Amino acid sequence: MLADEPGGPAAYKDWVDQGMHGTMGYMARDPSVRDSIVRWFPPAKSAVLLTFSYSGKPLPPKAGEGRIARYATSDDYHGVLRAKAEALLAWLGALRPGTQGKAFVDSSPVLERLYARFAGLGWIGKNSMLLSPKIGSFFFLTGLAVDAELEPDEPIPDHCGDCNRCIQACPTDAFPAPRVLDASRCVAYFTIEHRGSIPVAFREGIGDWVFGCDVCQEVCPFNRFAAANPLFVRRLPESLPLEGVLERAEREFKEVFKPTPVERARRRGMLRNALLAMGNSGDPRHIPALERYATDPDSVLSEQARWSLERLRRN
Ligand code: B12
Ligand code: SF4
Ligand code: SF4
Repeated sequence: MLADEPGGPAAYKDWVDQGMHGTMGYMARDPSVRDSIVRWFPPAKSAVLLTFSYSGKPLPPKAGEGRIARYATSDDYHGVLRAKAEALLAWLGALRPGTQGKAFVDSSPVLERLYARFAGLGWIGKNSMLLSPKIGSFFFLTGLAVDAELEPDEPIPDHCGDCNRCIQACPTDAFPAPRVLDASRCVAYFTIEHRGSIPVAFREGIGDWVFGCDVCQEVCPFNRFAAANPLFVRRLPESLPLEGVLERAEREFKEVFKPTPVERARRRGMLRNALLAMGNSGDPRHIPALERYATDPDSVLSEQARWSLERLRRN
């Protein structure tokens, strides 16, 4: 039943076969575990999905600063959400002694948005986000696979209608079709997951993003209703001066970025991203920092710095 569901395992396989996962090798590994949650947790009879908002209304970007996707501005969410899902499992165990379950938070091969759609938590927007009419899409998903037969909720209808704002706003044209994201073109993929040099064709589109990207959510009318959540302790502002990003990555990566999801890009990734955004900034004050990196022994950083210098000097 699941196999040919829109956005289900067959859609996932097409996505991988077309190379849309880019260099995220783990997304192509053992595709059969994505066929059904039962492969991941054999006793599973039901999935329970939870949403946790992490951000309120979008703010306008600050000129000349490097932007950080808002999900990454707080302490890493994985542990917080796992604890919530496990608390729910303990509660279910108290109601139904002997209940077995397993929590998933982002990093498992469970297609979380697919199960959340089945659970009636939202519809898949044309930007491929799970979108709720009540809280928009700035939320995390987590959940449980359990061995209990629970009464299913009804999926809710798609409310995108004729709107295409997200597809039109994407700076790197990453949507080959509505609800299909070619991750190998996505700013979030380049700045978070991709190691090494960023292909030249995408550098200008990355603009001022130094970690992740929220453009296709910021333009979504349903995010007018997004709500902040005190559960997540704020660590970083949504944007930082670019020289500050570079300095923090150089000297304080562990202290400043390690407690947050930004850690995923690693120090080298953040240096590369800051150098790239400097090139896009149009601000000649970044020239000395770029000159310093233009001869760096790390060829990814030196090449990026030279590209950015050339772009600034061309302006
Ligand atoms: C790999 C990954 C990425 C990759 C690839 C994203 C992608 N679209 O696949 C990259 C690095 C680019 C990425 C970026 C982001 N991610 Co991410 N990511 C994941 C991860 C780990 C796996 C996703 C996956 O399996 N992709 C494979 C593709 C095929 O699956 P999918 O996109 O989920 O595809 C669904 C749709 O395409 C849909 N679909 C396709 N065709 C059709 C047709 C119809 C009719 C319908 C109804 C549906 C439909 O169904 C598919 C399966 O459910 C999940 C966590 C998880 N385990 O699920 C988080 C997750 C999807 N990411 C999340 C977040 C927050 C983000 C970012 C917002 C972060 C940021 N600000 O930079 C961006 C958003 C980009 C975007 N527009 O989607 C959240 C999304 C929450 C939500 N509200 O939807 C998740 C669920 C993590 C979490 N636990 O909270 N991510
Ligand atoms: S996150 Fe940014 S680059 Fe990725 S699909 Fe959305 S708008 Fe495009
Ligand atoms: S911007 Fe429009 S098309 Fe895109 S997800 Fe939101 S409502 Fe749907």
